[in-house]
Amino acid sequence: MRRSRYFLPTLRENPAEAQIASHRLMLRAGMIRQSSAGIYSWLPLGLRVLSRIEQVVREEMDAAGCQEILMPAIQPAELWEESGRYQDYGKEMLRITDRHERPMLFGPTHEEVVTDIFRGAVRSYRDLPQNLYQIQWKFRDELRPRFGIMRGREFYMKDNYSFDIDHAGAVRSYNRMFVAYLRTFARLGLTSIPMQAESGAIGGDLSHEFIVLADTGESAVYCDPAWLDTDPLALAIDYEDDLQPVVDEWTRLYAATDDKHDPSTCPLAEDALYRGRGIEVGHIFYFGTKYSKAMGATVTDPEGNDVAVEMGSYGIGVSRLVGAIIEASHDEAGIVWPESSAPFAVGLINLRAGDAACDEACESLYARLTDAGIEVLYDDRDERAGVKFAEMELIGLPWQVAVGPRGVAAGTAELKARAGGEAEALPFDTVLARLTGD
Ligand code: 5CA
Repeated sequence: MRRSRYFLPTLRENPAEAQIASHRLMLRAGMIRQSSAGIYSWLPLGLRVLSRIEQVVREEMDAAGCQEILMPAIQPAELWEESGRYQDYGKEMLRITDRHERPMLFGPTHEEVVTDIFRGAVRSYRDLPQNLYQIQWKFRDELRPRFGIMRGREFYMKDNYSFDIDHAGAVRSYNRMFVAYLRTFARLGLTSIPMQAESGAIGGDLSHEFIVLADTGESAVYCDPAWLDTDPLALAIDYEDDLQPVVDEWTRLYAATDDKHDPSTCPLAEDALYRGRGIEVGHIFYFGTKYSKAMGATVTDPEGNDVAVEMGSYGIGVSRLVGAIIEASHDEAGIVWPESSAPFAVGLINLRAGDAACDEACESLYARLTDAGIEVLYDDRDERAGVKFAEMELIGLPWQVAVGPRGVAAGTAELKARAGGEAEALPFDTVLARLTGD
């Protein structure tokens, strides 16, 4: 992508409304714009990041044996009357009336719709287990939308729903999701800590929140400091195995949010405890037959009896993850994207646009990197070098390649990792080899 043609409305000043780094940086880097309270447009740079995160989430869900569907954003109120949640959900639900005066709503979550799909399609235990997921916009009319997309009213969620014949099967499904969540967040460069949680409006009796540590997080957290050195990707996982030992291992260390933390029962001494704040990026629930009983989602078991299907639901805040990654990875100058969610891998800076030799060297690097399948943002504008460097620092692409007249004369470009380290002057071919891994 050529910067001269790219829609990237960056801001020089810090926007007054932004209280935390991720909100400030997303506005300044031209990733999002507010439309109304808690409702945002995603501009090209922001949408690239959102899509990359979505893809990591999708790959991990697929690997764990889930199947992707897409349910409607607008739902009929009658399904929620059936589950008994229509009144309970209160003012957070955006209620809509269609032209026939039928009550509808903009889905805050999809347990009812998916249970309706299931009961219309599955009759026998032989067709179980199933685990269906979607990545879809949700609406919750939050009392206090804040921190940009971190607590929005409209937000992008991955939600999936498991269906099993019995409790033991449902726990297996829950465990698969537990492990898939640890892997997903680790692939995004985040340390996530599963913590026992209240199940709130979703209901149920087994529930974990996945919390990423960040000073600006909304939840106070208390945990064993050993959590900070864990690496879920070091484990080889076979989703067909019994994953209970893995879940046991990953819940052995103490971790609790303030709702659950109780100093009198906490196994760690006060001074051995890590205290901090965190962002809830995922939440998983096992709730058994809560919805299937209320909505008549039954299957026949091997003895021919009708039994209510055992269910769980599992959410990841895909749009919130954009903010969480920035909170975990930024510095004074801007965002520092990990490779797995970066909008482009490389920022190519032409330090003297209009100079024939610089233009030619940049065009050649740009073409060769693009041909190698590497996504490049090429700053070909006629701007001062300082302006270009400052913008590259702000938008945080993992690699910067700067090409100027002196380097071109010597056949070199300067390669620098955004995450740190000095710029290195290297021959063009070496720069290419480093970036393409050849
Ligand atoms: N039905 C269940 C699981 S599918 C559910 O809705 N769970 S949830 O309420 O915990 O939401 C799942 C995830 O969505 C949360 O962990 C959080 O990361 C994200 N999320 C929830 N509310 C918001 C919000 N207002 N803005 C941004 N992300 C949110």
